[in-house]
Amino acid sequence: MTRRIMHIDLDAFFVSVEQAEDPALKGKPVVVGGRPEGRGVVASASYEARAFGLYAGMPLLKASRLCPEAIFIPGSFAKYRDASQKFMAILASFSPFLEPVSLDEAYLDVTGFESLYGSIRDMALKIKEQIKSKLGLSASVGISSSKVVAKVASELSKPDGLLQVESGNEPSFLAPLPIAKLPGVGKKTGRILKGLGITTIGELSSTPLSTLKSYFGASGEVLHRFSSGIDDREVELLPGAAKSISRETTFADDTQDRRFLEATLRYLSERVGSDLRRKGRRAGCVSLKLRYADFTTITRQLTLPKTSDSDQTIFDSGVKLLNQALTQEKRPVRLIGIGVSKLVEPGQQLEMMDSSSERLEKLNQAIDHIRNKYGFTAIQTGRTLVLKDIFPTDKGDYTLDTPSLSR
Ligand code: TTP
Ligand code: MG
Repeated sequence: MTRRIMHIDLDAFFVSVEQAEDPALKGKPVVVGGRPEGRGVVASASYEARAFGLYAGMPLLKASRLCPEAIFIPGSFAKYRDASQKFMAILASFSPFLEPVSLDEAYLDVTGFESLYGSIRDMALKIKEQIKSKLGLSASVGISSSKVVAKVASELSKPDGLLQVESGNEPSFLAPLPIAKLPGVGKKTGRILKGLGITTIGELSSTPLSTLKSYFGASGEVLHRFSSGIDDREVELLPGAAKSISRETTFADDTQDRRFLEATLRYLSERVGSDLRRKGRRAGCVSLKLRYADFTTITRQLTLPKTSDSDQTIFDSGVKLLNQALTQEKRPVRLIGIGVSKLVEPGQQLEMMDSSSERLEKLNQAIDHIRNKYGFTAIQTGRTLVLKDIFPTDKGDYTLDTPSLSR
């Protein structure tokens, strides 16, 4: 059975939340991101501001020059998170097959829901209506047989759009669009493709797979499939049914370099942490896996004093276990892995959140969001807490200063 996947993305999200709260801002060029004289960049621009050439990521100074009458708002992450939760709750009331992707974006698997709503299109209209009436926000919706095409469709329909790509029409829908519209084609990939004379998604799909693989490795295959509208990825439900989450990596060369091992562990911990938070769970146990050069494999576990979903806690526990394991060890390491288990939903265990753990949680959520938008490597953390310099606090909330985050 052909699937029906919906991609829903709120229009000018941060700005629209501000406009819903203060109707005097409606219909005006509004920018969330900070003071125009600040060093920040635009996080979100109203469509009126976009008409002046403003876009997310543009330095505020430049934005204020292009559009002197724009209203600049510093923004409040807590407010957007609250709106985001309400948005997700509306979606969840339409289909339990919901995958939040970022604060203002989600996939819904609505296969077979025609019978409930008349048609999938009617269902999408109802969703849009509810978002408007309950939150005062407008959403754009793409509908197709796969995630990738649904996402392209919602993007193309903005603002306040609804675009359905019928089953079978995916390749012809994508073909004329510029490659930059395809998820997975970032600036760098786009530049290489243009160098190869590939400017449309159609041209990309007719490029031999071998050529794409030689330039982009494994992601060449994904590009090839996506460009033809082929995407088998499931809508991943939250919270996940997973009982444990882990990441591991085998080194090209066996190693005894502790700094390198720790750096790898940090990276893997962040991946586990991000997955954990995406699934809305906290972990009670952290485990480390090591495989030595001679293929002997050990795992060591640590029970946490209280459940956590922070990268830092996972990493710290991993380092502790690593130090214990390697004190007397002479064999080089071939593989390292870190995992979490004893997963609980928050609230299953009552805990007083002290301000530092609350702070960490907010930071982690913000990081996840940016990573969802820009890819995992968009933020490289030396230590998570260093990020407090990136997110200056303002009365317990975080002042948005997206530049340093996204660059
Ligand atoms: P987007 O959905 O990319 O942007 P948007 O909702 O403002 O506008 P659109 O109508 O095109 O969807 O991102 C959602 C929110 O994420 C956005 O309102 C602010 C935040 N964000 C940043 O903080 N920095 C950025 O560079 C981008 C792109 C988004
Ligand atoms: Mg949006």
